[in-house]
Amino acid sequence: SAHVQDPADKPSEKCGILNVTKITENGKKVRKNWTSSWTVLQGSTLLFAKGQGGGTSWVSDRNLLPLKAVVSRPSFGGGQSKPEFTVDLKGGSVDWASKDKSSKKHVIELKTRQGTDLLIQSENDSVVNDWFKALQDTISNHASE
Ligand code: I3S
Repeated sequence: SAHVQDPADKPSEKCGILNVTKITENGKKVRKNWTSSWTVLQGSTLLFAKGQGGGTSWVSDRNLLPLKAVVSRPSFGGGQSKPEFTVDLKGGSVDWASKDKSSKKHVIELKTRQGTDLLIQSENDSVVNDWFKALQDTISNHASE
């Protein structure tokens, strides 16, 4: 069928709402600030924006959309035209956060080569499991870059 895509052509693209906090920035420990963020993975870039305001209309879009459309949309993030922040996954690592990192359930610890480490969480364990796999796949697919 015309809807069947060759897995090799499938872009590593995923988006959704997650709870996110930085725990280090440029290698320095920072105070946690959990925020609900509209999260987009495209290629090796992970992009976050505040989840409130104009973000909700995106959820209906079959959970897939081009990054260009996200960042250029004027209403993105409730009036913001730019993402809150982005991290490059190349050379990073992903693991389940240990209990001392957070009291929350289903917490991913993402370490980046730039020294910005994040905790990523959702109350929905299947959502978190899917993100864990996507992040892991992205990191291994870009390992040689
Ligand atoms: O690692 P911490 O310091 O226990 O993290 C908690 C704090 O960030 C807390 O805010 P205050 O800085 O106002 O204490 C947050 O409300 C908690 O959510 C943080 O812990 P969890 O276990 O939820 O990641």
